[in-house]
Amino acid sequence: MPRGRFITFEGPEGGGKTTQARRLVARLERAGLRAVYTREPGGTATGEAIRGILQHDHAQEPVHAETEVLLFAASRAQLVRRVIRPAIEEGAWVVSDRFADSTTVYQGIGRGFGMDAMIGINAFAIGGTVPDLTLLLDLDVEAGFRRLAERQSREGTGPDRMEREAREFHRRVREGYLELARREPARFRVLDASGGPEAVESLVWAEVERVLRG
Ligand code: Z5A
Repeated sequence: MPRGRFITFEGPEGGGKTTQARRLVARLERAGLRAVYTREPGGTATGEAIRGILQHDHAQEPVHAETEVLLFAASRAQLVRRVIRPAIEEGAWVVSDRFADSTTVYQGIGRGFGMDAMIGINAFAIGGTVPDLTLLLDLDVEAGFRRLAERQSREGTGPDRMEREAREFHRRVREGYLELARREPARFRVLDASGGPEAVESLVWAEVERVLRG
């Protein structure tokens, strides 16, 4: 059985990661491949419980920044061992809506712990399960928040804990992602996410086809 592949979507808010990850899974299936969608934080029962604490303050006390780092890492450690590795070993293509780079950037740059410290914690959590390809959906922060505001008014919801951070936090996050992509050019592809969903899907598919052919 040939080994599957591991593709991750990353980027600032509202870049269309969920939309594109779902579209990619559907497209891989149409190409006759087994594909698995997953997301972070979450993707396992333990991870979804952690997501509830991280996004919606379910524990009803402030989550300290250090605790936040370790909760993201714990969710990831569980996801890698229960979902990602077994699926890849069975020949599936795993598409993850965020992964370890989110901690490197949001906690490393946004919270100020430093990218290298977060890369060390990620290494413990993922134990060598590194994506074959990471698609960075890059979008201006204001444009991303406009998309989120439209969705929130459509669904009657409000911003979650991270979305409530200042715009400056999110601008540093965007710059952090671009810095990470410069550090790891073989794994990262930076895609312009400002076009419509179809245009972005074409950019995504062009990159994934390269992996399919390789
Ligand atoms: N976080 C962290 O700090 N550390 C970590 O290690 C991890 C995560 C793993 C997870 O939130 C939060 O946790 C996130 C980072 C932090 N923080 N924030 N804030 P989430 O999972 O709930 O949300 P998200 O990952 O940030 O995704 P998102 O903001 O919901 O957006 P998205 O997935 O990139 O986009 P979308 O859901 O596909 O689309 C958003 C809206 O735009 C929606 O109404 C779409 O219909 C619309 N859309 C999508 N594509 C387009 C295009 N191309 N044109 C126009 N409109 C579009």
